Amino acid sequence: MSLKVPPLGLAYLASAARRAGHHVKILDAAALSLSWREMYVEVRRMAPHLVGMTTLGPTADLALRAARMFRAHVRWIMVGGPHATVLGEAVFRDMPEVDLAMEGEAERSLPRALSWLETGAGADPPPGLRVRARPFQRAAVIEDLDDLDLPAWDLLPWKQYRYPMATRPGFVTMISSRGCSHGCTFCDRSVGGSRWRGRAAEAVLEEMSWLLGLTGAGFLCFFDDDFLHDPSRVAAICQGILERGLDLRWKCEGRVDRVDPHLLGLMKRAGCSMVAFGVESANASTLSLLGKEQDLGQVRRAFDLTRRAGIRTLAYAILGAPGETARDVMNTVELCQELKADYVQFSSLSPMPGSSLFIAATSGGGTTPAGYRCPGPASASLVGNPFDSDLHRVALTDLPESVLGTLLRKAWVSTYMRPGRAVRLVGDLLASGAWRDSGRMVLGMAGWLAPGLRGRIL
Ligand code: B12
Ligand code: SF4
Repeated sequence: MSLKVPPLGLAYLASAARRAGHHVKILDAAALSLSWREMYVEVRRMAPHLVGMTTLGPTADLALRAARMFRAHVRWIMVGGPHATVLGEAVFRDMPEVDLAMEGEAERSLPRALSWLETGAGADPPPGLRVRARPFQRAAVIEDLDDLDLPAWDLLPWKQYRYPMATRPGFVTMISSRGCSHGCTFCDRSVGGSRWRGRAAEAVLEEMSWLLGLTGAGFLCFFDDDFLHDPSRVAAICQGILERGLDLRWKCEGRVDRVDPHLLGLMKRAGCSMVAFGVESANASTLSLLGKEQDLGQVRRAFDLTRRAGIRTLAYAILGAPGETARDVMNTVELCQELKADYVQFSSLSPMPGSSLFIAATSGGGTTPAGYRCPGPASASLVGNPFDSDLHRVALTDLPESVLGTLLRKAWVSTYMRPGRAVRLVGDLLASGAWRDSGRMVLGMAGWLAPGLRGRIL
């Protein structure tokens, strides 16, 4: 089950490159449900001078496969995104087919890199661009987010995008802030950085109006790491939505220590239909390992206040972190039930390259830079997650692989096989216009119940 969600980073880059006079296309093969063969044919047809791809840790193998496929036909292959940023020079060792890697946010540095290529690539590469065995200089973080051109939605197949929990047809996304000042040890902030940078409420409202006018979408997801960081800015955005009469429902992500009943009430009036919170774990030692800096009292309060405001909740939970027993895992599953979260997303703990947990885990245990102890010897195993088993993801756990796999399945089944949640999920899928996804979801759920069937129907 893969989410068809717009690649906003690429859309921002396309705008920047286009403004600099380049001819740009975005091929969102996932949204268009292209096979590898179809993607290959399409890229051959486009015959670009340069192919650029986003890389995330768990999907880096897919980017490598694509690079191999395009190698003989394209002059320049470039990667960017979190994984390329974290790897540094090692990107050329892990992905020998790649010529160029851009590190960090690239709206400013990509146009410079393109003109460097056009002018013969003789001088040292410009900041942000990594070229094999050439000097590298980091690019500055982008301070003036409001000065960036809006993402090139006209190059995206926006009618194809779907979000299962959207309650209306037509789905779009926005980033109204970048960076996060918190220090969760499992989180990679190598691109956005550890300083929160918010766009002005007025600029956010302008983009919303433009986007809704362009696409007619009914549902918007803010993919900011910490949307609730500045409550006065959130309030100004909500007031603006009401004053402009923008007719939409929206979802954002926030921390449990940022909720406020008045703000939640205003958000509800302005169309907020869901807030996602990182609950992560019911176990104090795991919360400490994860560097989450929140307690269960804050978690319970946030879910209670959000529900009272009439806004749905989504809980993110991590199961089987190092040191956890099966009983500890079930504590977290039970906490999510107790919170009456409308939706829950369970994951195992991945030591994501770029996170301090990864650094601690790969150096054989020890203390993470944030000061949290990573207990060893945690085993790293490939644990299938019923929801995204297509990803190559290593789980950091002391539980045997099969036990954690079973617990994850149990968590998903016990959460979603309750009549209320299953009906809500299918209802939301239908309301979002994702008829085909609804069918797949129902079959997928049947597959969870009968593990033997899964491979055949998902
Ligand atoms: C929205 C989001 C999603 C969405 C949609 C992703 C999409 N299609 O863009 C969904 C929910 C589907 C998702 C899924 C996953 N995500 Co996600 N996601 C995000 C999130 C919150 C925002 C992404 C975003 O739009 N950022 C804003 C744009 C402007 O920044 P950007 O995408 O990084 O792009 C900039 C630069 O990276 C660079 N760049 C990016 N691509 C390229 C390409 C080229 C050629 C160049 C030159 C530059 C370049 O320039 C861009 C503009 O400045 C980020 C966290 C974050 N704050 O970025 C996590 C994040 C990217 N996700 C992450 C992960 C791990 C995942 C999953 C693997 C989770 C999982 N299930 O295990 C899946 C993978 C799904 C898949 N199959 O691809 C990690 C990646 C960490 C890592 N080291 O790889 C992040 C960083 C979260 C975190 N803090 O740990 N994700
Ligand atoms: S998990 Fe969320 S709160 Fe924690 S550092 Fe990452 S973005 Fe910030």
